[in-house]
Amino acid sequence: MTIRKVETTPFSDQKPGTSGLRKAVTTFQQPHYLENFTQSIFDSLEAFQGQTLVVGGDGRYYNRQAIQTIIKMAAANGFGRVKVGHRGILSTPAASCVIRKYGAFGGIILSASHNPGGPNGDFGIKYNIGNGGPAPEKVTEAIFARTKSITEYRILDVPDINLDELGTSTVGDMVVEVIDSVADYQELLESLFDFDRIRQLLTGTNFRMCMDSMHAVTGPYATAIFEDRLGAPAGTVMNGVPLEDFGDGHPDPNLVYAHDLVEILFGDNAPDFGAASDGDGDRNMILGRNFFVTPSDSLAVLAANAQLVPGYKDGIAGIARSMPTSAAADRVADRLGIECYETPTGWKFFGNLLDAGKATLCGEESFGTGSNHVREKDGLWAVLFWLNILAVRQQSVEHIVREHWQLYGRNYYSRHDYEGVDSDRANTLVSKLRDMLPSLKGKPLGGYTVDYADDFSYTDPVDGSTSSKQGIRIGFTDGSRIVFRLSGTGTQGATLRVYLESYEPNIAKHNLDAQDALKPLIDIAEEVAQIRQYTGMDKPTVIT
Ligand code: G16
Repeated sequence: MTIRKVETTPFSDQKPGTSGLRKAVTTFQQPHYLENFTQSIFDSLEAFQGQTLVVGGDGRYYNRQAIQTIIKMAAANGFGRVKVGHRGILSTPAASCVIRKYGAFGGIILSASHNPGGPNGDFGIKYNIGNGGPAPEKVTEAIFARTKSITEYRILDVPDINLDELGTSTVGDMVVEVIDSVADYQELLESLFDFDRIRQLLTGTNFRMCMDSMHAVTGPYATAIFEDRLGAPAGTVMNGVPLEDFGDGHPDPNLVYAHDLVEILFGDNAPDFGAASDGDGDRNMILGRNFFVTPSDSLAVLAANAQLVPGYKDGIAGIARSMPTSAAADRVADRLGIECYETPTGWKFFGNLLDAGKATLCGEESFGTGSNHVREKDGLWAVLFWLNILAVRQQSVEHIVREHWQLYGRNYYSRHDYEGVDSDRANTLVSKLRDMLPSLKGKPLGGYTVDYADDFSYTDPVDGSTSSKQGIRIGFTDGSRIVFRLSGTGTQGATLRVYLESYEPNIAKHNLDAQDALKPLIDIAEEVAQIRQYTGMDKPTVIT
């Protein structure tokens, strides 16, 4: 076995974002680019010699090539074993599950999540630690620091392994095991949900569902679980074959990009339930017949109904939500007498709360929901959770959500995204807002009065670490909020996200369109941030 040591020079743009390093495929295809980042990951870890590394990705273009490189580098750096998904496929939650189940040292997941794929699309790489979750900031910062000083990487000169055949082989002294991508994950989900009851629902004559895998990673998982195991009719899973370019689509499960599904659920003779998941299978969108469930409401409804689901029947310890996510879940936590934690955007911030047993369910407005069963958000888990509730309650999605609003009040919610904004102009918008914050408190704006205005800062209750500048919040005395932040996952220019929320306790006012209900806040957002002027756009590119 010859370890080849390759001289290299740093790239200046390898700072991990909200969820790993995401760049255009063409950026990753530059000589040494992937190798530098991979070596920087390994150089930032300690005591992994002889240990197991899990590797897999969402199947997008460049997945297979990257996996071959990473395996050869893992062998050259002294890992004892790599567990890699069949055909290179592991959804993000499945990778988290495999890391935890087999006590792996960590894992490398190749994905740019919901970003488009293909030769002209995006690629990404992220490192997950031994608890199965995204590397915390201190690890990603160490990786970034290393990328700036790297001079050499190590790789074996050996042939590629066969990713298409299950089984074990060796690369140098390292064992490589090509594992079934679905089995471990499916087994975990079966331990949490009442599969018999869900099967009755899906094979009965009163219920139809439609699952859109958007030609991304959940295709094989959803087909195995819903059609093969739970008996849903063939064709229940649409766009179920993972394609390297996601069929030229944008695998982001929201009302804009999952339009195939939206048309079906809002069309004639619509099914009772619809769901979609994203590129790497951690996001989900839930629809009823002619009805959209906001991710913030979804988290609240799951928490309020958790006792109906076997895996959570003994109650949940706490809930955690990202700061821009609506406070609907807080109201459920209040009633249950449990804590609701507010963290910065990024699933990595939930890891400590889950490990410490402080939170059981977590969720984000960006179509992410999950629990302590893994350390990632989990799209199909959320779909099964909903199906389990529907199977027990025998009511429609809309009925369940409306009843929830009656009990807790409705948090009207929407996110406006301005994509592809010039980075300098976006940064100016944010710094101007930041400068304005001290003068806003107590000020009347529209029909509202500002209660607080700050830049969100978080102190982790478990390890005491702090993260500042996590989003600008303007909160009003009636509980309404506007939040501004720049996305940490985009690859072209900047994406400005404006999050809008108002609380409506009055049942008679629960039937408004969210955009109408939030209009006064939308106007205030424009007034304070001058969005049109700075973005050069007169409306958002995506509204969810
Ligand atoms: C990632 C993170 C999420 C985050 C989302 C949006 O999701 O894992 O925690 O909410 O990005 O982040 P941003 O607003 O910075 O773009 P995913 O599904 O892209 O991995």
